[in-house]
Amino acid sequence: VPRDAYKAWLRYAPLNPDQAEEYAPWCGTVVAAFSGHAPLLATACEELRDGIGSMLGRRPQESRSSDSERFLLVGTLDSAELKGLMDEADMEAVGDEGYVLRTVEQPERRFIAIAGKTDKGALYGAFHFLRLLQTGQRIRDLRVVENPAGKLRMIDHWDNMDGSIERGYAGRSVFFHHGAFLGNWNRIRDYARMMAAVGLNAISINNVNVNETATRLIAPELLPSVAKVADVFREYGVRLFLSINFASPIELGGLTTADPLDPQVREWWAERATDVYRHIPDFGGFLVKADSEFRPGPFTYGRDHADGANMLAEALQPYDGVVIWRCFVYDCLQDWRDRSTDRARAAYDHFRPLDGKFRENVILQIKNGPVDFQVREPVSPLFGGMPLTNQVLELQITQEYTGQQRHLCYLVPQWKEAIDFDTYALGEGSTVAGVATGALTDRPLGGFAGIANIGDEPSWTGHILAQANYYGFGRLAWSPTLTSEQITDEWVRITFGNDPAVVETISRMLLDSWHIYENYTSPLGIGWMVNPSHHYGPNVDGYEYSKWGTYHFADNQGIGVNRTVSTGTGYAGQYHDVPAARYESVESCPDELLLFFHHVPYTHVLKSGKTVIQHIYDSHFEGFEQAEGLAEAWRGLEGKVDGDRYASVLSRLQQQSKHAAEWRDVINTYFYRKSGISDAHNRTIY
Ligand code: GCW
Repeated sequence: VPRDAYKAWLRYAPLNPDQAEEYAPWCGTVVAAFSGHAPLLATACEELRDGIGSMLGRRPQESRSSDSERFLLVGTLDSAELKGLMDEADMEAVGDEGYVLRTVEQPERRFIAIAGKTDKGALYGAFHFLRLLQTGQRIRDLRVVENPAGKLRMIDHWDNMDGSIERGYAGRSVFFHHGAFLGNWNRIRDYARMMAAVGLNAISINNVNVNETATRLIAPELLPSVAKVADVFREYGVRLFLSINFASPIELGGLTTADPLDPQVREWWAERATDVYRHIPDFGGFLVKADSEFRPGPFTYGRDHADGANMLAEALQPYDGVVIWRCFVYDCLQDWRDRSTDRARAAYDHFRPLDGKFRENVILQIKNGPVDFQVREPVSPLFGGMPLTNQVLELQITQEYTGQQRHLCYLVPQWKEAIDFDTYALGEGSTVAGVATGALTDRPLGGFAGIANIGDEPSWTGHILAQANYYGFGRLAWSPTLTSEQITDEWVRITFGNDPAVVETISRMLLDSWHIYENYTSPLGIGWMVNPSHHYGPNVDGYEYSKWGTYHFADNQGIGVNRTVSTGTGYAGQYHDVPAARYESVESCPDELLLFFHHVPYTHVLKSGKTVIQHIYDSHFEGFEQAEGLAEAWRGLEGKVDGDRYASVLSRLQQQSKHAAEWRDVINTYFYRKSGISDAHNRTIY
């Protein structure tokens, strides 16, 4: 695998001579300006010198004074050099992690100021500046003020200590193997750089399903190793979290209970917290999956989620730590014969009544949809349903249900839909972005969490184009108002250069890929239809008669789940008035979510004018052709993308179109046989 794939968005390829000529005069010297303790400023300078050196072929000098005519001034706003240079308005606009980029012209000298309120802000500013060079932007008249929208911009790893990764499709863990730490510090440092470069500031390194060995990560014998990992991430402004096992007091502490209201249990957690902070003074906190998919939790003791979360929050409070408590709670031992239980309702039913009961340092982490990262789901009604509670939007970067990094499925457009969704919590304009960042409801904490898609493969993500999902997640967490197109354009330029044909082709491929994947997989928002357990490949009834609560209810007449208030499970009523009414009625429910909310006959006519059955046939034939089109488009780049990366992506795209044919035929055949209705265009259905 090519070095270029390993370097991802830190590739810093040499720029073309025109660009180099424009940038070079500014980039001969990097001057650091700070007062007091500013360790991340060294990182910022180092990144600038490396990145610029690689792009311009000449590494800038480092200096503490500025005698050259033009230079880069990197520092904190309170430094002697930068103080007084900025407008008061700019100064006030910059928050703790924010920064200013400013081209300053003075009679005897000109420079570009990269100035953070803190050294961390300066580091983000340095990466912003590098991105401008990577994507060929003007730097002569910069006037940028940036602050992250999400306070918490976090990556969750589902890495197990044996080195395997739950739902990982890019090799083994970069952190663990054989029940211990792998100790590949260089790789972890490279990873931390990648995170900081897209503005991410938190990481949880172990799976939320915490098994025996990982339970011990908070025990004295493993904490020194955890601390070493934290040290590396700290250099890049990333705070470390751990997933914990709610039953730790029993499994680790030898107590007879893990009851959150038991004084001994509380004391045990308080001691653990003290110990963790002794090793890692800036430890982020605990991430918790409790009472979910057989994980232990407060329910065992007749307590609720607030009792559980608050107990941990109290233990972390003295150290400024937070508890991130996941809302992925539902009955995973359902009887498929029972139609009154609706998994989609579960999170809201469990958590909504607890609004206002969580401590200030608890954040609820909510998956974008009410079920589980399907190719298409409505937004979880918990967003906007708990105005008194801190919330984090959880997105799945790893492609569990979206092709497992063998298929190209660029998820930024999907995430954008979730982020822009109007919950109507406080009337029109109450977007999920507003809720998750805390801006809408004035919450102190909030942000975005993404499930990592990286592993120890040399390309990090297996499918090289899947790097765009990680990159895009980081960019959105920083700035949810960026458009899919902006993020895509950036990533393609950074990764493959500025040749217009390359930028256009790859951008189109990425931007179309989610709809293409949706076309040849499960239709109209119904989801699932995958092989159980590993979740790859078509299997329409794979989950139909199982305990997991994920049914499509297809018979010879029709398909879909009736989630209306009037005659169904009532799920549609969990939304605020406007979206609730939209989903409640068959007429106003958008086509792409029709089967999520309604059970309809195959002959039901969609807004598109097609019947449901004809839509299924058409989208599957079309989806396959579009998948072939992706490979075709990529072939057009032969010679324009370096040989190794070209070949690696091509082989994935070829696999994808083959597998899309499998999806097409399995789905079409299933519905043709069930419904007995022929394809209007008489194409081959088996
Ligand atoms: O999507 C499902 C996955 C599980 C995962 C779970 C969760 C970590 O199939 O593998 O467990 O969600 O989010 O907790």
